[in-house]
Amino acid sequence: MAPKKNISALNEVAGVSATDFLSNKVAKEIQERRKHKLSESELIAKILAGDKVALSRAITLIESTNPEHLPKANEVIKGCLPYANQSIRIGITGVPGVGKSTFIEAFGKHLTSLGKKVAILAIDPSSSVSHGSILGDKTRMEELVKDEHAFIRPSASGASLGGVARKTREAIILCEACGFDTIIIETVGVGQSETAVHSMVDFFLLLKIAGAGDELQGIKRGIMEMADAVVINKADGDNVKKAFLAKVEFNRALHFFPPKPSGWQPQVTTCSALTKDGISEIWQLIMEYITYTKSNHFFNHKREEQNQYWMLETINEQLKGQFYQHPNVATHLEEIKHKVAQHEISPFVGAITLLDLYKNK
Ligand SMILES: Nc1nc2c(ncn2[C@@H]2O[C@H](COP(=O)(O)OP(=O)(O)OP(=O)(O)O)[C@@H](O)[C@H]2O)c(=O)[nH]1
Ligand SMILES: [Mg+2]
Repeated sequence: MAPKKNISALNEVAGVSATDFLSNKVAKEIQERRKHKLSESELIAKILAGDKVALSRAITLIESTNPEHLPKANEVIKGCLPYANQSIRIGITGVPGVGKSTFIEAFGKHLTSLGKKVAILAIDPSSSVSHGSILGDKTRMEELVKDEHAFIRPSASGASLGGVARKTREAIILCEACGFDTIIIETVGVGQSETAVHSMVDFFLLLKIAGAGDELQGIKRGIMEMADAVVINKADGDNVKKAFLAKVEFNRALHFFPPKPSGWQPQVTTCSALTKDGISEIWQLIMEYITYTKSNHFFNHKREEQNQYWMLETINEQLKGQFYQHPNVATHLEEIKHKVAQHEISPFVGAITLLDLYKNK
């Protein structure tokens, strides 16, 4: 039987349906072209108007490895910069499973309930390999994902921590220009990522869980020194007492650390991201810190130092990239490394030889 002709204007007539001649590939290309049609100034205007889609798009531009996108990305950052800097930036770190995502969901919802606009960014150099945690976050941040006053962006992927961190640092500027007044940067406590996060936030929070009385074991001293607060999560059910004991132990330990340049004495507190007990107190603690460091001018001083640090970091990163990509260096690197390993030449001479090869372009 011949198919009945559909003459309703709401349906496409067979034979002229766009899908017949518009392959997925072509449709994608058109979509892509539309995506890139926004000029820099349009993107900036949309970001300043609080458009999260434009914000997302601009962050993608920053993250792009296509050299053609770089001037455009820089233009957008430049346009946003005068409107940035007006937020509170909070870093959160903790080992896998400590409850970072669950905590950020509870904490973020608390903030939006207070009328705040919260952006969550992540630094996880391993995320290009394991997408697991991002998938997990979709369920753990269920409420926040739907919240119109929240913006969640998983970590940029990239080969070097420095590169990933720089992109996150630039994304902060765009989020602030988009009207987000509280920026949360999450990282898993591995490698050097905490140092990168610490160098771009005002307040650094270390998330822990109570163990079997050996709380301080396995914590890198550097992380403890960076922390403005240690929060012992999962203080619920049978864990309440253990969490309290851990709090006492951390408090005692923190007193042995040298005073922080901010003059702030790091605080230890407990919470349950699951029951939300203690969550509002953590925000109050952060507010206390902000008031304190603004009154002693440390707040601005730290941001100024961070700006300089990121400029120098970017130079280091760029020069290193250019050095290793240089054809002379690429050709001779392995051979000279081998000679150094075999004691044929000293490491110093090896380095000078390569640097000379780089300079004699
Ligand atoms: N009892 C209890 N369980 C919690 C609490 N917070 C998180 N959890 C549970 O701990 C597990 C890990 O939580 P996540 O939020 O995924 O931890 P994470 O630190 O983000 O983990 P990674 O993303 O793998 O680094 C989940 O099963 C949570 O339900 C809490 O306050 N109390
Ligand atoms: Mg997580």
